[in-house]
Amino acid sequence: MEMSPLQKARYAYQPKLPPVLRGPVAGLAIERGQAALPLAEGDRERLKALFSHSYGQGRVTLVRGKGEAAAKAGAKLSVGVILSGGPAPGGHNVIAGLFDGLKAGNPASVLLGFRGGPGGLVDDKAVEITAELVDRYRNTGGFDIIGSGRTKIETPEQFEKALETAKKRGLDAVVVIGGDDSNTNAALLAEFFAERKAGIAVIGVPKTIDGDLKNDDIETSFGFDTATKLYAELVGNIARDAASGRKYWHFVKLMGRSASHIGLEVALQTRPNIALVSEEIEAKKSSLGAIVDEICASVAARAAKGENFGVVLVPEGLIEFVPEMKALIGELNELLAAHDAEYKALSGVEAQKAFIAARLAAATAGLFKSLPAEIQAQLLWDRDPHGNVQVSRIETEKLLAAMVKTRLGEMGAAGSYKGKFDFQTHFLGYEGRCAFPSNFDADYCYSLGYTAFALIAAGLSGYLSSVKNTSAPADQWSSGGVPLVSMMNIERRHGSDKPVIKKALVELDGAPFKAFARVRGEWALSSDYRVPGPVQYFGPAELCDRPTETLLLEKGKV
Ligand code: FBP
Repeated sequence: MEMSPLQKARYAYQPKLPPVLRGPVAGLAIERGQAALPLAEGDRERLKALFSHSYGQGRVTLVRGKGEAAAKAGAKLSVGVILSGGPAPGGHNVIAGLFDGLKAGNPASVLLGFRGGPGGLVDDKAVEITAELVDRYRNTGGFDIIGSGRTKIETPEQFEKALETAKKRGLDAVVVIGGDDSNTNAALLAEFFAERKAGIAVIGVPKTIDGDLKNDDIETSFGFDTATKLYAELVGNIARDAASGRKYWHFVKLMGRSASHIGLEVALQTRPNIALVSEEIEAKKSSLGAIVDEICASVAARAAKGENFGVVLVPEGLIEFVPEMKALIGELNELLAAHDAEYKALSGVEAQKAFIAARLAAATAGLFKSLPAEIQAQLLWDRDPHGNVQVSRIETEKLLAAMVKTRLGEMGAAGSYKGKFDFQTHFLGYEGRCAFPSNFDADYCYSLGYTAFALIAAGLSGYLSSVKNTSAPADQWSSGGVPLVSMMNIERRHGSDKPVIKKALVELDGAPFKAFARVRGEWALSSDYRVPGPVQYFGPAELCDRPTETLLLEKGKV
């Protein structure tokens, strides 16, 4: 493959590590904290029963010159690595950090990459990650070094096959690079291996552009930094186009399956007229009609100033947070799970729609029938293996733009709106998942991978790699591990109760949302857009290494 000039230049970038990881690996040690119990107190007993081997482990911090030595740091280790779920910028650097840690410990150690996600472990599809292979992927975006997948290791047969592969390959550990669902899987696998006394560790790494795998110990999931910078560049450019052409309202849907972190971060970077936040919509129990009215108020006020253009940011997951839609989707999930075979045997979308509509409660059936045909069909598309609606395929931005147009027509007829309304719709998602990682993600991911090695060397299992103090420069970062079970609660999935890692949604009393809420009234009327421009890889640290506004606000740095 011919390399672009940037790709060549990025190979030479040396990612920054937290100080504790900078010395020889032989000096690595850990300090253990007290038992870290799940925050969901009501679920603790059930989680304890489900994870009898992993429950109650303490957080660990990597240290030097004190603590419990990482006994296997110099041992010859065999480790398997899996990339799971949607790509996120920096995944290749996690593998590079893990590889470099392993080889620094013992050059005879082996890293195997399982192809195509967790399914690669089940079906034993592996490739050795050699120095030559990893070198070709350092600091590049994508997950293509070994590919990714969304297979969930779920059935007893799948667990058995995963164990069989791990034993056959002589693995000491498996590293799962994934989001909340994939790391839930990692926790289950760690427990299963412990139950079987296999002596095989499982370590997770927090990945997802969505930014919703975070808590006090996990400050951000990798990929969020790069993806939001890239979307912000595009939204800034669209906003400037809107202000130049002065004839379109742009409705931009931004990826993020559930949480609105991406939309909020992009709003903080670009100052659109409207940025919808799903979590607020749910808290206020706003109906679709109320959301449309809010947008129309901005359109009408701007039209009164002669500004018939604007930008609306729509979070991808919005539809699941609007109360009436949430009720509908909940019912659909239960129905699709309960009547799977019968439903799938029907020929044609119309027959399927009729089958479902006939089984919905009266109120939800009315709503379902009132939706445009495409949206109805999109709501019925297959759930992903974790039971999630594929929100990226539901064209909420088009639904809203069309509803705004209709409502403005009514307002015009009633005399409360005078203006011209024309719109464009966009969906920004896939553009950002495989971008060259920003310096932040390149450094953070390399550090997470190296930390994963250190956790394995310390003999730990069922932990998520954690790098902290990331709103400061890397020479102040720290490194350690958080027990996966401490992040779990019980949720309803695919029609039954399941232990899952709790998604971190936007907190309405959190600093990023509050900063946005303070100024959005002005943004609704003004055309004072902010144009962040492209991600910078070379140049002064204040341009190239700056973390997201979300992280800076959460840590009180701005
Ligand atoms: P992960 O949670 O796996 O990181 O997924 C992130 C994401 O990009 C979501 O924002 C989006 O809804 C989803 O993946 C789309 O994935 P797919 O193309 O597999 O449906």
